[in-house]
Amino acid sequence: MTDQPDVYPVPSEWAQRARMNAHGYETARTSARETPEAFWSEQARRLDWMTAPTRIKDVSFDKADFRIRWFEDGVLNVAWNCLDRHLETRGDETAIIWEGDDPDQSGRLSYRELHREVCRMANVLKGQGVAKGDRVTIYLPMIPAAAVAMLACARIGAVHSVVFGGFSPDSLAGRIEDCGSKVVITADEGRRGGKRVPLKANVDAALEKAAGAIVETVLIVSHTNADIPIVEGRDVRYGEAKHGVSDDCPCEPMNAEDPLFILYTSGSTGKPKGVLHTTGGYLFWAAWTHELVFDYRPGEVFWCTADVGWVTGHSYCVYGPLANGATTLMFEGVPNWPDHSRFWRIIDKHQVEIFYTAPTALRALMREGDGPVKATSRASLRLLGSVGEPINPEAWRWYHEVVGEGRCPIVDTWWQTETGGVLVSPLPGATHLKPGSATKPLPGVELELVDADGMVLEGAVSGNLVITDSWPGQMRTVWGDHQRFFDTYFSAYPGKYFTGDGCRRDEDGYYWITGRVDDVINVSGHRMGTAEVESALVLHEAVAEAAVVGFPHEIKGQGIYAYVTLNVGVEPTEALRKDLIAQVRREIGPIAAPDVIQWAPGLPKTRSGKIMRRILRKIAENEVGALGDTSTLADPAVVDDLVRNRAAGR
Ligand code: 6R9
Repeated sequence: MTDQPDVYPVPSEWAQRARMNAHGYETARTSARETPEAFWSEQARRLDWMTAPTRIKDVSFDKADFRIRWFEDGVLNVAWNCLDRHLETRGDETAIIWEGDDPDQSGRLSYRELHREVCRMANVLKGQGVAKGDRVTIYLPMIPAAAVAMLACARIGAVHSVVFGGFSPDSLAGRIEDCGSKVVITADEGRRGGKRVPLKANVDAALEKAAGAIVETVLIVSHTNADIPIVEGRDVRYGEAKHGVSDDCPCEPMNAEDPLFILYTSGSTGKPKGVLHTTGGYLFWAAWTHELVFDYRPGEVFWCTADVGWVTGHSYCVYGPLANGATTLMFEGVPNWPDHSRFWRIIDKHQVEIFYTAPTALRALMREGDGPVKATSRASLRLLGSVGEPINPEAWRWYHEVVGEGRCPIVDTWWQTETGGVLVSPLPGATHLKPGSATKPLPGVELELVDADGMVLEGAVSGNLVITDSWPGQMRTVWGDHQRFFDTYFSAYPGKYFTGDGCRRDEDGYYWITGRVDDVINVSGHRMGTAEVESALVLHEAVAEAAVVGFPHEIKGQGIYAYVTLNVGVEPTEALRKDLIAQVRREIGPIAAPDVIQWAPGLPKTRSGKIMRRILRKIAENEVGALGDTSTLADPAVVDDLVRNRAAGR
C-alpha cells in the first residue's frame, strides 16, 4: 500500500462528543496520580453500594507487607449492579441479544427477563446447597444461560469458575478439582460452525477422571435437546428444576474484597493458575473501562466476540456492559460459518454500533478478500476494538479501511486475565491512533519499561513492561497459592507487577507491545504455556522428551512448534505424528494442537541440563543464521542436526 498515514488523528466530531477528550484524559491522569483516594472514591460512585466505601486503597507490592485491597469496607452485590438497579429505568430494554451458531436462531432478553432468569437459577443453586463462598464450575456454550449462571452465582455470593467449552475433559477435571467446585453447570451440547460439542459427555468424562472432585450436582441446561445419559442422584435437568422455584431471590451483601470469580490461565511454569478477582474492584474496572474505552452510550448495541470462557468474555460480554445497562450481543458461532460474511451480517442484522474482536479473526477474514465484507452494509458501526495479541499494521489498516470504511476509530486494547480489564488503550475522543500501538495507559495506570536487571529505562526504548502501582481491577491472588501469586508477578522486579510482556515506547510516549518474554505463547489470542503442551506430549509412551516453542504464524499470530525426542527403538512415522497431535488435543483441547512436530534425536542443552529454548525458537523461526551464542551447549552437534532436518520436520 502506498502513502498510508502513520498517525490517524482524533476526528473532530469525536473530540467534541466523546465521553473523554484529550483534556479530560490529562486531567484524570493527573488526579489519579496526585489524589488517588479522592479520584477513585469519586469514580466508584458509578456502582450502587449497599455501604459506600470509605477506605479506598490499601496497597503494597513489597514482600514485607504485600497486600492489594480496594474499596475495602464497601458492601455491594454484582448482580444487583448488573440487573436490579436497571429495572426501573430500563427494565424493558434489551440486555442480551443472542445470535445462535445457526443463522436462523436468535433471541433477546430484556433486563426484566434476565433478572427473572438469574433469580430462578440462583434459587435452584441454593436448593442444591450452594452458599456464599462455594465454588461453581460453569462449562457452557455461548448462550444466555452462561451469563445467567455467572450472575446467579454472583447474586448468592458463590464463586464461579468458567471453563471454555473447547477445553478437554482432562483440562476441565483439573480445574474442577483445583477449586473444589460443588456444582458444575453445563449444557447437553454446544454448537460451533455447524458441529456439535458434547459438553455433558465431557463433564461425565472429567468427573470420572477427577478423583479429588467433590461435585455433588451437575446442572444441565438443555440447548440442542440431544439425548444424554443421566447419572441418578447427581445430574439435575435445569429445565425441570427451575419450575418449582420462586423468581424472587435477594442479593447477598458482599464485601468489596470478597471473591467474585476464579478464571484459569496459563503461565510459564506448572499447571494453569486460578486467577482470583474480587467483587468491588473488578466490577468497577470492568464497568468504568467499558464506558471509557468504548465510549459507550445508552441504547447502543455492543458486541464483543470473545467466548465467556476467557477473561474478555467475562469483562466485556457480561460484567462491564450489564453494569452499564448496555445491550450486549452474545454469539455462539464462528466467523467463517456458514460463510466469511457472518460477522458483518450479524452487525447488520442487530445494528451493532461497537464491535470488539481479535486480530487472529481479522487476519483469517482478511485472507478471504474484501468481497465478503463489502457484501454487507455495516452502516451502524461507530467504533472498532481489538484485543488478545498485537495487531499487525496491515490487519489494522484493513480493519479501519475495509470493515470501518475509514469512519470508525480503532481501540487496540492491551490487558490480561490478571488485570481484570483494559489498562492500555486509546480513548477514541482523546488519542491519535498509530496502527499497531495500544498507545497509552488509562488514567491510574502507571507503566515502566525495565531491563533484565530491573533498571528503569527512560525515553524511546524497548524493555520489559511492568506496572508500578495497583489499579482496582487487579487480580488478588492465585486460588489456593498466594505464594505463587507473589512469586509469579512481584519477585522478578521487587515492588513492581511484571506483566510478562516485552514492549517498546516510541518518541511520543506510545507503547507497542511486542509479545511475551516468558514461556507463554499466544495462539490465536489464547494463552498457552509451553510447559503444558510438553507435559501432554511426554505422557505418550513413545516420547522421551519434548520442547515446545512459538513461531510466527500468518493467521494465528503464533503457532506451536514441538521438538520431540522419541524413546530408543521407536520409529518416527506419520501415524505417530498424528497420534501425538491427537494426544495434545485430548489432554488440553484443540487450541493446543501443535502445528509442527519436528523429530529431535537430541535437544540443545546447557551443561547443567537446561534446554536452550532461545536456540529452538530461532530454528522454529527459520533464523538459523542467527543462533547467537552456542558456546554453553553440552553437545553442539545436536543443533546441526536440528537445523539440517528442520525442513523435513514441517
Ligand atoms: C485480554 C487478554 C494476555 C496477553 C498479554 C499480551 C497479549 C492482549 C493485547 C496483547 C498486544 C494487545 N495481549 N492484548 N498484546 N496488544 N492489544 O487477552 O488476556 O488471555 O490473559 O492474555 O495477551 O501478551 O500478556 P489473556
